Amino acid sequence: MKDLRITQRHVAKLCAGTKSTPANPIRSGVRRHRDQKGKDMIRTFLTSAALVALIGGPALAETFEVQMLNKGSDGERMVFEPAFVQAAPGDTIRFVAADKGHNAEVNKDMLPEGAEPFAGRINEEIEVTLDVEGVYGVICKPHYAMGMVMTIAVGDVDAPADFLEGRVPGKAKERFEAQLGNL
Ligand SMILES: [Cu+2]
Repeated sequence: MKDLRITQRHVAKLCAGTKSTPANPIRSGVRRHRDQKGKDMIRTFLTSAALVALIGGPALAETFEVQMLNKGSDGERMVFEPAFVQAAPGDTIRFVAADKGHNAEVNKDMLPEGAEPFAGRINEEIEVTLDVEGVYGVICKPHYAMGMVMTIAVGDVDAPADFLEGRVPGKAKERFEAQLGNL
């Protein structure tokens, strides 16, 4: 799960393999066959991406979609899918009301210090951009007792020691523990 996102470091690594690119691939591409020209354009794009990564350009923020479901692909009832997201600061999480009767809200006892709490209404699709590093516990209020919870890790973080210290229903606790196992 951790490797789902493409970080700038990955892009830089990817581009390390294109060192043989001519100094000016567009000009040199003029004499080439059309297909080759297309490849050159891809190389030019990758080289530009590498430059952005090297000079520390704007972070490539990502959006993760999380479905709110009555039944998950593994057969479990009342779930967020995926139940764990590894994000970077500035990334966005979009909660999709795939089934009716759910909401997504952060458990205020499971929120990094300085982070803004968020809460969607029932059937509401919300998008939250997370800038503060840490671990966020998200619940569906009507189905919290049934264990409808998910975890978002922002940045390279460990599970906070007091994450499950508050009052957490048994089934929710069980799932949170499994999700924290990704850290
Ligand atoms: Cu629900």
